[in-house]
Amino acid sequence: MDLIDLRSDTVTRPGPGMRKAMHDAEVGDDVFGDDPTINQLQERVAALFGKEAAIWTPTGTMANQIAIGSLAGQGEEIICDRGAHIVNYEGGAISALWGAQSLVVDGERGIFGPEDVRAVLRRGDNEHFPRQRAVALENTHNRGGGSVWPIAQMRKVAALAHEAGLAVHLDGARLWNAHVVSGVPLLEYGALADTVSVCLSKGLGAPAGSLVASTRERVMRMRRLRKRLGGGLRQAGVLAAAGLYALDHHIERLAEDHQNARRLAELVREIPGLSCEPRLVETNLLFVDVAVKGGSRALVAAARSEGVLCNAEGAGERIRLVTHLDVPASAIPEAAQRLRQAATAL
Ligand code: TLP
Repeated sequence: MDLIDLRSDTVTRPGPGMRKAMHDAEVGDDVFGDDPTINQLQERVAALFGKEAAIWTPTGTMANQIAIGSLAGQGEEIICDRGAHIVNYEGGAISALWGAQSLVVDGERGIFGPEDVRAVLRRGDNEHFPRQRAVALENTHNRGGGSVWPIAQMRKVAALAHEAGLAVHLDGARLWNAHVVSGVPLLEYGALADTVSVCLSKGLGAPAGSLVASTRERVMRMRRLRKRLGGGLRQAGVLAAAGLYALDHHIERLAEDHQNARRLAELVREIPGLSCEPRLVETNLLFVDVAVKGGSRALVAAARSEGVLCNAEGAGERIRLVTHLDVPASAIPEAAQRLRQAATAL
C-alpha cells in the first residue's frame, strides 16, 4: 500500500527535471559570493519582489530569523498574530537569538487589522516600554488554515506600521500560494514589506532553500547574521538550481493543490466525528476538528496504519492535512476513504 503523506508540503521529493537541474548546476563558494547559481536565484527573487537584493538561506526559519534579527534586538518588540509561525514554531528564536520579544494580537485565522495594531502601539519614549520595531505578517497563514490576507488589509496594516515608524516583515513561506489564489502580483506584496521571506521547499517542491528580499544594505547585515548562525553554505548552487527550477515550473500548478485540498475537505466533512469547512479552505492547508474516541492523536495513529500520514496540530483536537506536488488529484478520494476507515475503527 502506497503511503499518502499529508503531513506537510515539505515532504515532496525532487523529480527528474529538478534533479537534472541540480546535477548540471554551475557552482562556486557562496561565502565568497562566487556561486553563480545562488547569485542568479538571489537576483531573480529580488526582482520578483521589486527589491534591491536577496539572500538565500537553507531554511525558512533562518530566513525569518535573520530578517527579524536585522529589525529588532535586545529589549525590542515585534508585533504579530498569536498563531504566527515565528512565535510558535521557531524554537523561541526571537528571544533566544536576538533578545527581542513578540507582542501578539488576536487575528481572525491569522489575519488582523490596523485597529489591532493601533491598540498595542506604545505611545512615547517611556523608559518602561520595550522599543517596538516591526509588525510581522504571515501570508498564507499556516495556523490560520492557509488563509490568504486580502491585499487591501495588508496595505492598511503596513501603512499604519510605517506611519508609526515600524518596519514590516512578511513571512511569505507560502506567499506563492497566496499569489496564485489572489492574483496579486508579487511586486505588490514586495512593495508593502521591508523584508519578505519566501520558501522554495514547501509547495514549490525544492529540497531546501528560502530567501529574504530587502534593501542591499539590510541584505549585507543579514549575511552577517546568517554567517553567525552557521548558514554560510559553500557550493549551495546545487540547491539554488532546484529553487530556480521550482520557480519556473511549480508556481502555477499550486492551483491543483488548492483544488485537491478543497475536494478533500468536502469528502472529510462527511466522515462521522470529523468536521471542517470547505469554504474556508483557500489554499493547500486543511484543518479538521476531531471528535473521535482518543482524539486527534488516536486518529493520527489510526490513519498511519491505514496508510495516511498527517499531524495533530496545536492545543485543541485538530489535525492538519496538506496537499502538495506529490499528492495527485487521483489520491484524494483514496485518502478520504482511508481516513474514514481510521475514524470509524476508533
Ligand atoms: N512550517 C512547517 C512546520 O514548521 C510547522 C510546516 O510543516 O508547515 N514560515 C511558515 C509560515 C512555515 O509554515 C514554515 C514551516 C516556516 C516559516 C519555516 O520553514 P522551515 O521549515 O524551512 O524552517
